[in-house]
Amino acid sequence: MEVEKIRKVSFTGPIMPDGGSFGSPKVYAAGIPAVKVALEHALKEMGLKRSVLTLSKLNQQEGIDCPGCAWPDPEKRSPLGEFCENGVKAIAEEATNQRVDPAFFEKYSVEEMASWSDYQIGKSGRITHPMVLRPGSLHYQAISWAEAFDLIAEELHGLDHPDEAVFYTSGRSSNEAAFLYGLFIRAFGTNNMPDCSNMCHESSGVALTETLGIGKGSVTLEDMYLADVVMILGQNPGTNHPRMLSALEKCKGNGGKIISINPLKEAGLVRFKNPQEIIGMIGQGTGLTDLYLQVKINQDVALLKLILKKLYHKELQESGIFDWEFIQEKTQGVEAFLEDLKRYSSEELLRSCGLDEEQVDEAVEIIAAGKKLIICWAMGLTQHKNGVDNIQECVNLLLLKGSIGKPGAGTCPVRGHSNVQGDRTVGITHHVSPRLNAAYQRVFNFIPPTKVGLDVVHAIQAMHEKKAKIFVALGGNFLSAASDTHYTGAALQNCRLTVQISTKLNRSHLVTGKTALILPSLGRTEQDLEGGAKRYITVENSMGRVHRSQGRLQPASDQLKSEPAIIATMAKAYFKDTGSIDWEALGEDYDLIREKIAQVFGGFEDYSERSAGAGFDLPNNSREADFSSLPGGKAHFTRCQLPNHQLTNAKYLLMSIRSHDQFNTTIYGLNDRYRGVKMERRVLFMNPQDVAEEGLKKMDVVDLISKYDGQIRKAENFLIFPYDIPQGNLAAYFPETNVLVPIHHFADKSHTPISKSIEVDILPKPNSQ
Ligand SMILES: Nc1nc2c(c(=O)[nH]1)N[C@H]1C(S)=C(S)[C@@H](COP(=O)(O)OP(=O)(O)OC[C@H]3O[C@@H](n4cnc5c(=O)[nH]c(N)nc54)[C@H](O)[C@@H]3O)O[C@H]1N2
Ligand SMILES: Nc1nc2c(c(=O)[nH]1)N[C@H]1C(S)=C(S)[C@@H](COP(=O)(O)OP(=O)(O)OC[C@H]3O[C@@H](n4cnc5c(=O)[nH]c(N)nc54)[C@H](O)[C@@H]3O)O[C@H]1N2
Ligand SMILES: [Mo]
Repeated sequence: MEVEKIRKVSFTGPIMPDGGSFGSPKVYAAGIPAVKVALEHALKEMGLKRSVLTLSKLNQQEGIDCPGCAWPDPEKRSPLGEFCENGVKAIAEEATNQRVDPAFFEKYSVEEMASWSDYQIGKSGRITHPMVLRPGSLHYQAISWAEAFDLIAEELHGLDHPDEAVFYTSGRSSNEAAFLYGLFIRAFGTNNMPDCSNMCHESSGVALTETLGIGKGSVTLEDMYLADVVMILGQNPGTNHPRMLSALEKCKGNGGKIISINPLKEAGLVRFKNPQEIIGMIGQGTGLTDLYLQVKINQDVALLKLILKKLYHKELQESGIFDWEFIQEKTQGVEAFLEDLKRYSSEELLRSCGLDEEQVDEAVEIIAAGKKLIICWAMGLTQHKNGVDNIQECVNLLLLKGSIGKPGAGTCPVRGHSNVQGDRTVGITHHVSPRLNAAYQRVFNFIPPTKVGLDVVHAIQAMHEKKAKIFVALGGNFLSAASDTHYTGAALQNCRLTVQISTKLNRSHLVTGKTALILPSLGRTEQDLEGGAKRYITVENSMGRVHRSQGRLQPASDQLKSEPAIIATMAKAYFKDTGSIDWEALGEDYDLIREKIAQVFGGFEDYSERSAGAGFDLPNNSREADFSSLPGGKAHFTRCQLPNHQLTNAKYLLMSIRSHDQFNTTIYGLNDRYRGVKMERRVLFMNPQDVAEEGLKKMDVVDLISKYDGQIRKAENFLIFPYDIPQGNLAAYFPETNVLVPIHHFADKSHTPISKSIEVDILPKPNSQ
């Protein structure tokens, strides 16, 4: 038997520092530097003409929905452009003039490309042709679309069971693409639909569904302006949702107070110079945060419990702080919840969260005085073992304050990918809902599978154990985004076939199954033409509003297909003429897809028409304070557990975070401007006292070691940056630190990897002391 050559592809790329330097962190976000950097990125990647063509339409009504993040657009769009520095980088990255064509793949083997950094791989450009990597081969070759689809169909038919295939979704796809994909996967016969939200806001979805009956936030953008108090936990909006700063600025202008809870003092939360207003650019900017609580990593529950205890104490003395009318009418479980608070000693809680009592008292005063409270959060709460509890403790506070379902108040999980919420709404989920299955059966006349599918961590395990053999990805960069890079890499290499529907080259194209396909798709910025007519797609933002997005640019190549067309043709190749679904028609006519979405899911009546202009809001029971669908018919208080970090295995707790110059695994540049990092990604943010106690100094080189389940994992060559971070805590960037995250450790209930609380030790390199 022929022994197949194993490709020697690096799962991580180079592991040496980039040679950068560390200066002082910035004290404000945006302003003139943001505009300058944005323009530099735009001009470098797209040139002047394409820059003007895209940026003038970005986030305008019926223009291009920014693929940067899911923050909603205001009713009145700014004449200076409704976008931010990082939105421009996202656009420039997609609309780049660089091309990865068949000649490029002929020149570079997968082994060579895998030896490059993620930055270099990403900057190679847009993929122009469908490509195949045959078994044993080191070079991708061009393949026709028809052949590619036949190959996929043949491999899928060759499986013993549909559950041997896994279909991943990243959150950039449109509602139309996601719906077709979910339809095809169910018709094919599996619920193996891991998606990026498993690694992201899944903890929010679980926490909110259990307590409030909907896995989405309740606030609208207008609510943000009206709040008395906004609490922001575990989120860095200056980098990841910059347009949120404009909303916070408005809230401040109306007299609102902001409390930020974060181990790092992020510049964007401190002060903001609004680049959409002349005065913002040249003036002092707006101080945003009134109270900054530098909580220790993953001690948010301890801090919230302490705040809750103190508020309760105050309520007993003064009353009027809790909204008893709301509590009585709309909630259940308050007695047990308040009783449970008594179990915790205030001293212990204070020690755990690592703050001064005066600061906590100040928070209590602000929250007590406010009637309308909004709590915003992102990955700093979700990516922990107790991620669900983190969020449910926030819900408890909101319920006590009667702050759900009224103007200026509510839950605000700030979503990441621009359509991650929409993908979920229209059917991308590994969970099984009998009601949804019945709707599919009614509309499409087939019986969807009833077995719960694999989420991200369990899909990786299944591939590792060779129980899953085919991996298809609608966007994303699974290898670099998922935990335990080496385990995940081996899992992908165990597959018979891996298929990536992508816009740009990334590491998941290089660490592949025996056969690999790249199917290049149109991006958001590009014209989507069918029979000469322009098509638009639709997306749902972080606050549940659905609206159109239409690209303007000439596509990167005439070979590209739209995501819905790719999925429909794949489905057609698999089903041929069997089954009851007219895939060809669906792939051509997005209005037809939207009609079908409206037949399967509630809230999408007259979908196409209503998606015009500012779009329409999906139903949201939490926004209406209607909790009748929950067991007991009321919102639930929950008793949340404190995190258990004995740190028996290690000395430090590490959070993996994003720099200002990346979008997840896409590295835009090597700077992290607000934090003072220049041209370096292997940075270890560490408390100065810890640095001194370890006998280390700035720029010393260390390795990071995690030990879980008897296995040692190592991330090498990080440069020490003494930084304002609590003692015992560390921060470093993802994806470089993903090699440390153990595959079998994830959040209870939501299965989100513990990317923000990795127990590690540091190992100085011999020459650094
Ligand atoms: N430019 C840009 N925009 C993006 C992205 C991007 O990579 N680049 N990614 C998109 C995606 S998919 C997502 S999900 C979002 C992510 O948006 P964020 O969640 O803001 O991203 P992270 O960098 O992971 O930052 C988490 C923040 O949580 C803090 N933190 C970490 N651990 C804890 C903790 O235990 N407690 C508290 N209170 N804070 C903690 C960190 O210090 C950091 O400020 O952004 C989206 N937008
Ligand atoms: N350690 C650690 N790990 C993390 C996180 C963390 O904070 N720490 N964050 C997690 C989070 S929140 C998330 S959401 C995941 C992200 O996980 P993913 O969504 O899988 O990763 P991305 O880096 O966003 O994917 C980028 C790739 O998507 C493709 N792409 C871009 N636009 C399009 C498009 O329009 N269509 C198609 N078909 N493809 C496109 C491009 O090829 C690009 O290379 O990572 C998770 N991993
Ligand atoms: Mo995310």
